[in-house]
Amino acid sequence: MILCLLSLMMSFAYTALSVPNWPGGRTTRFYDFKVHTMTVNKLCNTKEIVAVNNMYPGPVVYAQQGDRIIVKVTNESPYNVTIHWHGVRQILSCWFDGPSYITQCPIQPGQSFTYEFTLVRQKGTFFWHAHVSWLRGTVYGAIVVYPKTGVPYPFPYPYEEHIVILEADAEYTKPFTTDRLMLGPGQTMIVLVTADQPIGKYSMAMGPYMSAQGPPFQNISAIAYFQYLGAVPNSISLPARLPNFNDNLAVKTVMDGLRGLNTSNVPKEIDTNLFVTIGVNVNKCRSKTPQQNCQGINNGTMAASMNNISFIKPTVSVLEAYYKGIEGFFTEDFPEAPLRFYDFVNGAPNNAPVDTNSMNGTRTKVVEYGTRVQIILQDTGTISTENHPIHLHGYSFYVGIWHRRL
Ligand SMILES: [Cu+2]
Repeated sequence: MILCLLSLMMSFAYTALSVPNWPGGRTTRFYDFKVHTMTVNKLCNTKEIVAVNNMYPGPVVYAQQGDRIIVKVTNESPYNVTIHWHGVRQILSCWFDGPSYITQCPIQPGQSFTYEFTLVRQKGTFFWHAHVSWLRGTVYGAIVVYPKTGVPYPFPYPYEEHIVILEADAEYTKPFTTDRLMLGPGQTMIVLVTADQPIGKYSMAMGPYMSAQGPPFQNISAIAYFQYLGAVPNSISLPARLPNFNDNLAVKTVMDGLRGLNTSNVPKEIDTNLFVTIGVNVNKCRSKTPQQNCQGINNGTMAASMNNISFIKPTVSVLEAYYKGIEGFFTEDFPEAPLRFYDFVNGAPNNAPVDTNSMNGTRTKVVEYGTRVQIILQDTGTISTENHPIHLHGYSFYVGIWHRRL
């Protein structure tokens, strides 16, 4: 959350200093999103979900690089809603990024809000989703951005039977051949599969990857089929083999091999250095009803934190408070390093004398437009070691060094 604030602030400082010069897309594409509740039947169960335009997943937004996108979102559901355009850089339009309480207040039931942005120098696949509470579980869809007319894809024609990863989150990668891949939450990838095997039916499998030890989760895999024209419809395929749900090495083998296609713009000089710990703290119980509300380790509560600070949602969105100069809704003192050090790696879930309580706050780090920022992210094992995907709203960042303990 704090990271996303950082990014939004950077874009914002720019518009405040210059005359808005809207980037013009070649084509303007309008979408009308109606958010509403819908009944779905699956696996003999009937459930009410929140969806867009009676579709689950929601409608695909198709565009070309440089297009302008206008989406009118009408909230016909009984819940607060915002939509986030995950991966879109939102150049000169950060107020349309969508995270609730950061760039806007939620769209309330019965209200509508129109998002408007240009896909400046971006192509590939993205993901839009609700950015309020649990609604993202069903309110989501794809964004597919094709290159400009006449611009070819930067990879050769497919040549073998494995999967070739070509793009991740709208950034081209060096073509990487594999037979499996791992996707983080919200991540998209473009892969090529060449159909040059004997005619038949082949299975593909998808399952959860869980690096933490202990927390319960639904370990259910999904199977789909890749069926050649001419294959016997009911032919039996060999089951696709999935690695174990906690096979860190299988994940590392693939994901550490990904490389960006273009590396020429990596800044060599750094203006601002941040050291940021991320993870989950155990806080002391402050509830009057501890049996209901304090079921964490050591009868505490769990609190995700960065530099030992848990984010508190403000009642006026951070961007609006900043733009209008309304004081009291956020502070500008997000620390450049943790304020308190303890053994971040080897577990310290609020056991005396180690106090791992996080502070609470709506803290931001403000940087000038154009600042070259280096962030050292240190995952913590206060409760348990697990992977934490990091997403920086509005940016594609360079990964300098990566150390992973297996
Ligand atoms: Cu995002």
